Amino acid sequence: MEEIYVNGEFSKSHNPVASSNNYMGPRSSKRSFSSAVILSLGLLNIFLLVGLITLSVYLHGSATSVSATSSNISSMTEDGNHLKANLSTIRKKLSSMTEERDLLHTHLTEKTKELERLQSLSKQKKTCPSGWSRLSCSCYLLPEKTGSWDEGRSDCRDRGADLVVIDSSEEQDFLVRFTQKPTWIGLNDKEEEGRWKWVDGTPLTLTFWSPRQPDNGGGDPQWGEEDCVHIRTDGDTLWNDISCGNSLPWVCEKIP
Ligand code: MBG
Ligand code: CA
Repeated sequence: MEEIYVNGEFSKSHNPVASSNNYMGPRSSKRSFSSAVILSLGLLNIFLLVGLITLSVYLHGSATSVSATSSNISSMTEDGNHLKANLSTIRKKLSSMTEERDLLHTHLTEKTKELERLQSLSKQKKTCPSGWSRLSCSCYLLPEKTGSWDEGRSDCRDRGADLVVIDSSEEQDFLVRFTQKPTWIGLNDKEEEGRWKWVDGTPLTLTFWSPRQPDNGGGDPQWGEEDCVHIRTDGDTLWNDISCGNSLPWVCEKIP
């Protein structure tokens, strides 16, 4: 033990353990340094590679997302165009429906006024004088007399009425039942041959002429000039023109 301690210096220099752990020569330290650098560079490379891979994955993801976004934008633009076209169609429809609504509103206003007029008329509850018959808004009388067309008209006017003016099929049918023989009605062409006029001044539109009538006597002198009209002939219930001087009964009409 002592010997070893005494020759400590010598022992140090020749001790293999001390030589490898505590003493490093220039060549060995250079090698360690190189290894460290290589290791560092290797690690750096790995880090860079990992970084590159991460970046490229990220970029790829971004590119995909940009492409998806751009396709979304283009599909949204298409949708927008469709919506614009739809909107324009809807606007056109709306405008035509508005026109229609205004028209209907005008009609409704007219009808409402007419209804109010009729309601006010019906409220008045005007009845026909005794002896007169009613159809719709008019009263009718068949006096038990006969005379010329002018005499008949004059009699009606004396009663606050006039010779009847026929302006509907209902009225014609009613008069057919009301009169049982040829009877004067308020139609003539005294002013101008062939231009038939009702006593209230209205022109003739709805007609119920008998076949081959009016014929103004057909040129036969026995009939003479035929300017006045009667309802019912011997053959049917329709109209015929005869000479105004003939003697017939007449129908008066008035609105109460
Ligand atoms: C009569 C008419 C008369 C005249 C005549 C002509 C048989 O009817 O009453 O007005 O039209 O026909 O033939
Ligand atoms: Ca005739």
